[in-house]
Amino acid sequence: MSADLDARARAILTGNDRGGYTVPTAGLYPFQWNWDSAFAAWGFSTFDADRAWTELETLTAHQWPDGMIPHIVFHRDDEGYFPGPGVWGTGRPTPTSGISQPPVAATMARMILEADRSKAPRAAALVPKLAAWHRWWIRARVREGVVGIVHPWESGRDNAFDWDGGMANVDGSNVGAYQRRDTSHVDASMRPTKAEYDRYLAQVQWGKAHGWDQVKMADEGPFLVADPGTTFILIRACDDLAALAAAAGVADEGAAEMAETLRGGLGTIWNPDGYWDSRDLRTGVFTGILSAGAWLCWLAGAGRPEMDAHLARALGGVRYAMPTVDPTLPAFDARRYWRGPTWPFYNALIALGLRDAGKAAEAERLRVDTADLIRGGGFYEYFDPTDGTPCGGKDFTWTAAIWLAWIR
Ligand code: 2M8
Repeated sequence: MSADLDARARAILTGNDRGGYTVPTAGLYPFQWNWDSAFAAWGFSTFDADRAWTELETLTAHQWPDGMIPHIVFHRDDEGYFPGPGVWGTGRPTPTSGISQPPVAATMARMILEADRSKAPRAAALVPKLAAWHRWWIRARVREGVVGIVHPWESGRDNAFDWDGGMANVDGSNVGAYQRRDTSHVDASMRPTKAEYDRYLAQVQWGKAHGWDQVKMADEGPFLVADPGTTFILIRACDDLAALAAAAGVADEGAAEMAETLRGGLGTIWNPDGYWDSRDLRTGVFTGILSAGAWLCWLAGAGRPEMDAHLARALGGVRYAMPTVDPTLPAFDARRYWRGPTWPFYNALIALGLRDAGKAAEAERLRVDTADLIRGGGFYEYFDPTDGTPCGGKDFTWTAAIWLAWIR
């Protein structure tokens, strides 16, 4: 049974391979997405180390001159997804989107190199690119000590409650007519709403109208919300980049120092009610909802006793860990995308942090639950954490990847 699933997972990765890059899933997401691609590399590394490094190289090949590695690379056009390259209009030689996504690549690269040291030269060549990207985050996104995202898509947790306050200040009423594609692939009740999409689009139009000036987007754009998730990921990525550079025998280009500086800024996202929380950087207001970004605190060595209590409550509140919102809150919505469901790849990331914080039992609970979900429902995008119903896209790349690299 497990051997069958191993073979199936490998078949999903190779089936979603479009030649040097991997799409998250056929149909719904037909391009190269940044953090999906980094997880794909981790999955490939379990059976084809060369292909793993190629995935990271293809992603970083489309870095912008300012250091940003974009959230989508549109290698070839595809009508199946909206908004496509024309809407973004970034003017890049190979079209890309105009925002980034959580920088997990260095963390994946470190694990991939540790499994096969013979690839050190390929790792060494990536270090300066990843360092330039991390510096870009600090220059173009870190405000008040933490990462502020300029678009919900930049967090990777599109419709999380974290963004509702900031989104309320975005005017989505003048975006014009458009045709969504996502809801023709998957159930609309599990996707973001039309009101959210109007605002997503207004933010894209703002970036385009301002020439995709990344600093201006952060400082003057319609939306800037401090994201605990991306902040913890960036801190971990800087730690891992320093380790990757050491293992590859090259300079770390200030990565360790960046991690320390970022750790010093974390106080601004500690909600006095006792948890890591997102905060609207335009108004200073905390979201006030314990959401999945907080579950990554251990990844950055930022656990606190209060978080241990929240972790225990969340684990006790669902059949399948880890829910993306505290399941005891009325806001918890078991099937709506990033408003409650459990995500296999995200569980892998949380578990890495738990393991490093010495929480082996909790990390194992996540691994066992995620394995049960996949055995019961297949390699889906995400799942209902109360009853295990599979949701979203099927044959998903990062779900297959973490099966190979983390679960089995
Ligand atoms: C989802 O985001 C895209 C936009 O980037 C979408 O819904 O259209 C998110 O789950 C994101 O984290 C993920 O990278 C992407 C592709 O799997 O899908």
